[in-house]
Amino acid sequence: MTHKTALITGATSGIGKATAQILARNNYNVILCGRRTDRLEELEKELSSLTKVHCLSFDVSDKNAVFESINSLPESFAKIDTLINNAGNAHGLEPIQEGNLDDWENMIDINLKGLLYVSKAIIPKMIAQKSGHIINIGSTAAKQVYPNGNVYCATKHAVDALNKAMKMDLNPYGIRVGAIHPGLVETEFSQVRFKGDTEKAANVYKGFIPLKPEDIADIIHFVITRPYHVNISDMVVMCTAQGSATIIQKD
Ligand code: NDP
Ligand code: 8X3
Repeated sequence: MTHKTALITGATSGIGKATAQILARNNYNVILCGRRTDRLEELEKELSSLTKVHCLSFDVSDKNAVFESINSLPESFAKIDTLINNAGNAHGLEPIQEGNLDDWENMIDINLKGLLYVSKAIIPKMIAQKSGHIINIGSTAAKQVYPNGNVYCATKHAVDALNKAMKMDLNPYGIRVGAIHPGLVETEFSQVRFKGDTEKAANVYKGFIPLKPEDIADIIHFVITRPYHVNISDMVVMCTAQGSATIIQKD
């Protein structure tokens, strides 16, 4: 069976890591991206008995590092069939008047500009090879603004807009584009949002069954393995207990 190659940003944790694991088990070569090299190496060790693995350690918000890393890919990984734009996080949860400027800049630089840099480094290669599939990981925060979510929601609304824009602009080239918008998934997301406050982070997922990163990874795998004429362009996925960004049935 011919292997396709998927580049996954944010593969060191959560949704990205689970996606790398399912794709490695299902005939994809994987390019694992993230800043934490120890975690990249550990995952490479785990997956290399299943498939071909290449690690790229770079910060998506560092424009030069993004282009240098992606352009440094060896010949055997140079043809990227699938790009999973997943790297991102929320930093803080405060009303706008109390927001922290560094948090705002981080979210804009990573969730928005980082996604653009990685896409810009890869899209011309997809156009040249006349094929490709881009999955943008949005959020329910891309569809609905919630109290104190201000800048995080704005970055994810921007991802939603960019997903639609990419779908239109890349349509003449036969490149598939789609977004998956998860609701609450138990990952390191809340630990990052609350700056390592593990109790506060754990509380987010207490009293109901949240999504697991594997649930989203499974859906990503489903979306990218549809026949070529099928493009799933927009999908919102919440756990059953979640009725909207702000409505959750808790015990
Ligand atoms: P995690 O915190 O578990 O994973 C985030 C990943 O993003 C890590 O691999 C991290 O790698 C990477 N990342 C963060 N900042 C950077 C950066 N500057 N440069 C490169 N990589 C970076 O969270 P999730 O798995 O939950 O998040 C993945 C995506 O899913 C995000 O876009 C998030 O917004 C979205 N999402 C999450 C939801 C949830 O409830 N968990 C719900 C909806 C959407 P490293 O630190 O090694 O660089
Ligand atoms: C992550 C889910 O509800 O914290 O995007 O915004 S939420």
